[in-house]
Amino acid sequence: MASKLLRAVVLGPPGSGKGTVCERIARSFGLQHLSSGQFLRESLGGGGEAGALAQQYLERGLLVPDHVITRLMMAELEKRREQHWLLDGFPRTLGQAKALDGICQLDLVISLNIPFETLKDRLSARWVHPASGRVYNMDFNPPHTQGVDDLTGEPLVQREDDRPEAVAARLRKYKDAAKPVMELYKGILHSFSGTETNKIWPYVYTLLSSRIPPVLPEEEH
Ligand code: G5P
Ligand code: MG
Repeated sequence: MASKLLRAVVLGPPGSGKGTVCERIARSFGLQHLSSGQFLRESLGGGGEAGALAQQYLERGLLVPDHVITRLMMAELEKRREQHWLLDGFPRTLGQAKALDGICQLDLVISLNIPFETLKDRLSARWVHPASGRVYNMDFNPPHTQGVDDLTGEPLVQREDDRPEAVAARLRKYKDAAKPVMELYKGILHSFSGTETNKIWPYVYTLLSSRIPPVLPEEEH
């Protein structure tokens, strides 16, 4: 019989390190990292109606309507039925969580609990490579050459929604929406608090190791 497929979710406010932690987990445990925000950002450039609509929400730091994001994520999950996966940024509302519950049983939910001031500082220092979704931070993981992506040499940009007004809106919205989601998952929820991803990481690694064999040791993330 095939071994059971891991179904995991990482929750946390904007800037809490979901992308950073998911990237490390994906590499260390050989699973698929699926970021709802990255899927949305990729859809923006397509010139389609859905992309144009999503842009209006993203720019302002507002949540995209449940039915839009749920349809998008269900389609992506359908393509990965035979793989271990880890969701980053989805579900974010109770409606989304219920839709996800309808198609699978989650094994594990990780919640990153990071102080508000730390989040604001991180987002103002974040630079991204739009095509790949690679994320840098001028203090934490700067690119080799300032302003350019390490792998492609292409320019880095700041996300529209990392402007201070949008950040404040995103942080406010997160709390209201996340509370009932955490409540729903309380039996499988593991919370990690702190101001540094590198300090949280060993605990996350240990937790994951108890569910799925690593393909890389903890230090090689
Ligand atoms: P996203 O893309 O899901 P957010 O707002 O949830 O966006 P974000 O901003 O991508 O989350 P993150 O992934 O939690 O943050 O954090 P990260 O990028 O890994 O780390 C943040 C920065 O801190 C980086 O520069 C990183 O290098 C740095 N960093 C990490 N650790 C440390 C550390 O220890 N020290 C320091 N100094 N720095 C560190 O969603 C975007 C939008 O899409 C829509 C919404 O409009 C949303 O606003 N959307 C949805 N709408 C409805 N429902 C959904 N499910 C949606 N999903 C997305
Ligand atoms: Mg992210």
